[in-house]
Amino acid sequence: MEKTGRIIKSISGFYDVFDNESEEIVRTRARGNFRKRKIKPLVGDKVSFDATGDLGYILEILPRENSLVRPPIANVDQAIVVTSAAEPNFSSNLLDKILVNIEHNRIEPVIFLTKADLLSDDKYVELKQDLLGYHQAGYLVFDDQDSYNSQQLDKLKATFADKVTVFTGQSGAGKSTLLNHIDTELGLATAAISQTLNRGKHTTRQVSLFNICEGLVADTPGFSSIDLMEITPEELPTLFPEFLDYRDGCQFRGCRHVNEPGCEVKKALSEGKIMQSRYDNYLYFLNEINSYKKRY
Ligand SMILES: Nc1nc2c(ncn2[C@@H]2O[C@H](COP(=O)(O)OP(=O)(O)OP(=O)(O)O)[C@@H](O)[C@H]2O)c(=O)[nH]1
Ligand SMILES: [Mg+2]
Ligand SMILES: [Zn+2]
Repeated sequence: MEKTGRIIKSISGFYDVFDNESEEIVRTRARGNFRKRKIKPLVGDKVSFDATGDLGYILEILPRENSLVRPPIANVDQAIVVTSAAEPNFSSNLLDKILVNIEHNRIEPVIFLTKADLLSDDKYVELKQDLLGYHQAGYLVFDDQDSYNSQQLDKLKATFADKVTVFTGQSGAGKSTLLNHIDTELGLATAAISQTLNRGKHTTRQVSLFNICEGLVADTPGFSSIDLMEITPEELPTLFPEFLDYRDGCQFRGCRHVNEPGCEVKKALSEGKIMQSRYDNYLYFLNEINSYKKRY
């Protein structure tokens, strides 16, 4: 009998599917012809499946709204970018790279700061000022020094209803810790970062979806770096939402905001309306993307 559901977990070739009708979790495998067609089911995929035997079979993956490579997940509405103030150190370059990838997939990004309790008050004030720039660029930002205070958590939880939300960010940033504070019954594994490398230990190994506050929320494995392979030089400037406010004023259509005369984005930059660090990262990413093109 053909049923429909959503993959909520993938464990070495098996897929746990939430059955829409019975609301039970059914363990399935993918049919062999997926491999032949080079299709890999992802957590978040909506599927049709057959569950007549002991083990179900995924028959078809329904069309995806979007899909991320890192972390591997499909059909995401919102991404909580968990960003540590320290251990690992804050990096505007990494944050902007993650945001660009999320914007590329038409997913709503949210910035959530962790570990600000490890900063001196002066350093915290400085970082908060930077994050205000992100707020002014249109992002929802959570930046309390005590990350897990109940007021801030309640506000975050209120964004989950009727959405698929993915927690993403660097390994060791605190994604699983944040989820454990949101739902104290999850009991997700967490681990201190490696002090010698100032890097996370890749504690979370699987993408898993949980039912939290009327929505689906995913914990995911963190990463140490990501690339911009899916993004073209033409698309990149459209992935910085604050640039969009000015680009219509640029003298040239398709202005890349680099050296062109009459560039309204650069004018906004010089007037302090666009963050210098975001613009610098934009140029840096443009270079990186152009260097991929040369290589292939
Ligand atoms: N001081 C402090 N430590 C925190 C905070 N948030 C998380 N940590 C610690 O940071 C370490 C890493 O947290 P995890 O939740 O395992 O990080 P993660 O992002 O899930 O890492 P991966 O699963 O490897 O991607 C743990 O030792 C946490 O206790 C915070 O706000 N302040
Ligand atoms: Mg984790
Ligand atoms: Zn321009």
